[in-house]
This record gives sequence, C-alpha cells and structure tokens, in this order.
Amino acid sequence: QSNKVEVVVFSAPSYACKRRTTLKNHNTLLTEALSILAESAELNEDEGRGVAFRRAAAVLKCLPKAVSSMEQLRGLPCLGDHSMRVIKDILENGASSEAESTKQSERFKALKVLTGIFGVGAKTADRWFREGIHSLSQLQESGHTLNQAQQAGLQFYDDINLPVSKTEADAISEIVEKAVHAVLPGAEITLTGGFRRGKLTGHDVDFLITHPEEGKEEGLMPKVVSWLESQGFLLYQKTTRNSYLESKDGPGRPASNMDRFERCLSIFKLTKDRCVGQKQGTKQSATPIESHVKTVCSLGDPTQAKGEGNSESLTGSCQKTEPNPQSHPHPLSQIHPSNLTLNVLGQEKSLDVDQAQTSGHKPWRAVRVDLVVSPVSQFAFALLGWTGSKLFERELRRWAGHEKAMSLSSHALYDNKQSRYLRASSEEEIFAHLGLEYIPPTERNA
Ligand code: TTP
Ligand code: MN
Ligand code: MN
Ligand code: MN
Repeated sequence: QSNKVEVVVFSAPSYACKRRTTLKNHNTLLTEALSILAESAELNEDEGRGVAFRRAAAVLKCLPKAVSSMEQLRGLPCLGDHSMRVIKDILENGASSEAESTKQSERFKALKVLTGIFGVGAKTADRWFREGIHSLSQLQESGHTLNQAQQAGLQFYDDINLPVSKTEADAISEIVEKAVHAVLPGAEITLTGGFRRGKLTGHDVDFLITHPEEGKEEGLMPKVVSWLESQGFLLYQKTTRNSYLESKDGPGRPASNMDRFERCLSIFKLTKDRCVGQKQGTKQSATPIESHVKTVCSLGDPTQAKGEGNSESLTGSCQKTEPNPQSHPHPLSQIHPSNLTLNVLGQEKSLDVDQAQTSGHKPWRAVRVDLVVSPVSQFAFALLGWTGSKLFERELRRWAGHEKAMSLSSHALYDNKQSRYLRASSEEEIFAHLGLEYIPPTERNA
C-alpha cells in the first residue's frame, strides 16, 4: 500500500465544442468570479479579454468535481496567468478580491444598470456613464432622446430584468404556435436558446420557425407579427427582413456573427393566468387588479403607461439592439425611476427586490421574445446556431475555421478545400461534417 496522496488531475479538450457541459457545475465560486471579469471586459468592449475569461470559466464548468488545489489544474487548457491568479485567490481566501472589487465598482454597477435596458449596448452605456449618467433616473433627467427599443426597454425594465421561467416560456410557446398556425398551417416551431439546453430560466425566449416545404416560409414574419398585434400580445417588436441572398458574405467570409434571417426582436405581454406558480383554481379575479392598475397608471407618464402603439420599427437609429445575456435582477430599490411605477409597484415606499420580482400588482408581465424564420434547407444550421451557448457557438466556428478549413454560420457550412457547401438536415450531420462527436443541446452549456 502506498501512502502517497492521490491527486485528481483534471484534463479537458481545449475546444468547448468537444466537451460535454451540462448545467451541473461543481465550481460555481470559480466560474462566477471569472464570469464577472468576463462581463466587465465585455462592458469595456475588450472582446479578447472577455473571451479569455469566458473560456477559462467554461473549462471549469465541465469538470466532474470541485477544484481543491492548484495542482489539479495542471492538465487544463484555456487557463491563462490572470485566470490562474483569480482561482488561486479563491482557493486560498474563499473569494477573488479582483472580482469582488469589480462588482462593487461604480462603473461596473452603472454599466450593468444601463445595459439592463433593452436596446442599450456597451458603447451607449459607456458614453452615458462618461456623461455622468449612472442610474435610470439620471438617464431620464438627462433628456436624452431614446430610440423606440430603448423606450420600451425603460418602460418594461423591471419585468425584462426578471428571469423568465420555463413555465412562462411554455406559455409563450403556445401563443407563438397559435399565431404561426393561424397564418401558415403546417409551419413548425422550435424552442431554441437556453431553454432548449435545459435551462430552467432565461433572459428571453427564443424560437425558430420553418415550413417543411421550401419557400412556404417566405414573408411569414410580418403575418405572424400582425396576428400577435391584433390579439394584443405585443408590447414592442422590431422585424428585420431576410437579407441572406443579397448579403455580400461570400462563402469564405461569413462577415459578422449576426445572421441574416428574417427575425423579430419583441417584448410580449404575458397575462398572469398564463404565468407560473398559479395553480388552477387559485387565479385571482381580474376586477380588483384592473382597478389597481388604473390607479397606478394614472401616477405614471400617460404616454408610457399602456405600452400600446409602440410597434413601429426603429427609424434613423444608430443603436444596435443588444439583448442582455445577463439574467440577474438589478438592485431595483436603488435605481427605480419615478415614472416606472406602472411596471413595478404602486407603492414607492415598499420597493425592494423581492417585491419587485413578484410584480404582483399588475395582471401581466413583459417577456423578451426572439423569433427567427428559416427556410427548411437552412434549418439545421439555424437550429445549431440559435441553441447556443454563445461560447459553444463561437468555439464551433473556431474549430471549423482553424481545424477543418470550413466556414460555419447559422445558414450554411462551406468547405474551403472542396470549394463547396456541405448540406445537412440535422445537427448530427453538421457535427459529422465537422469531424466532431455529436453533443446534444443539454451538454452545450459551455
Ligand atoms: P440568447 O437568447 O442571447 O442566449 P441564451 O438563450 O443562450 O441565454 P438566455 O437564457 O439568457 O436567453 O441567444 C441564443 C442564441 O442565439 C445564442 O446561441 C446565439 C444566437 N444568436 C444569434 O445567432 N444571432 C443573434 O443575433 C443573437 C442575438 C443570438
Ligand atoms: Mn441591453
Ligand atoms: Mn435566450
Ligand atoms: Mn435571444
């Protein structure tokens, strides 16, 4: 018998698309700290640094056990000096001083609050921050002209920053199916994004729509949107038409990682009897709630109070819509502006996160929903591209380009050596083309 202490030394492939990453994370202390640093880098528009921290966090997410000593990390890829220092700090002191001070910094807190507004990305948030705008109320006092997306983002701030549950996602699915089938029977709707990966909550709900007969899906989105609008389901929407064929992305250059499908970024109005947590028979009666909402509405800005008629597309906007990947609620008690009462609570004095999260004073909540329409010939690529995670997608494309001389997008896979597109009608076929073992959606949570 040996009296040597056995040390589990971890190992993992360096491409996240070769690893199986479930939602079971044994190293949340480490990955949360690294994610904060990644987020901070992204908010500072330092993409390279952001990706480096995302990769480091992702490699720890797939480990079968908690890390307990630095020597266990010897065999792992993607851990640079900086990430190693962060991990060491946590193993020795229980927390990362850098992540903690980042979280508490005025700049990080303000940028989080500002990018929590739908339609506000890092660039805009940084500009506002440098002008001294650190909170939603300061933004409102500043008199800045907001585009349609940002106005909706501000109006529904609290709901949009409240995680969406799977039950709510299922309720949204039902509505989307009804809408799509009303305008195109035979069309197929697939839940994508984080919910397809098995997540129990998300920052939005993502859908991919197609029709088994190529071409039948053309022009579908405006019809779906009209139907949803006529039924009162939309608080905001911006539809972008398909621009794949007219795009200048040659086979070899899939230009940006934004795809060119017909898509709709929207905010749904989900009535509470379709929401979670309310068992049948415990539905509240509508009348007292309605009257309460009227009271609350009258306190707010009447032009913002109803969320109606704000469905025109953005005009002359230079601000790209950047859905916020973060799903943590904000410290509402500190940033709640006075004319957002409709969206939160009737009583200014009782503002706190717990109460705001229940949003219990109005009979509906706002939910971010992304709709994408794909021709069936591109469906497998669109499905793979819209299932995520974002890092998994990035790594798939990096693998394709660097290891296989192929270009992968949400539309197609191009083989640069054979100078031809490779067809696929399922995700399994795409993985096979790429020479990768198939990884199911629930194991793509890198
Ligand atoms: P998200 O909805 O942003 O992320 P998510 O569903 O993984 O996480 P959450 O639960 O917080 O919503 O994006 C889903 C996928 O869609 C992601 O893998 C990348 C893809 N996507 C595109 O392909 N193009 C785009 O323009 C956007 C915004 C997303
Ligand atoms: Mn945002
Ligand atoms: Mn999503
Ligand atoms: Mn989305």
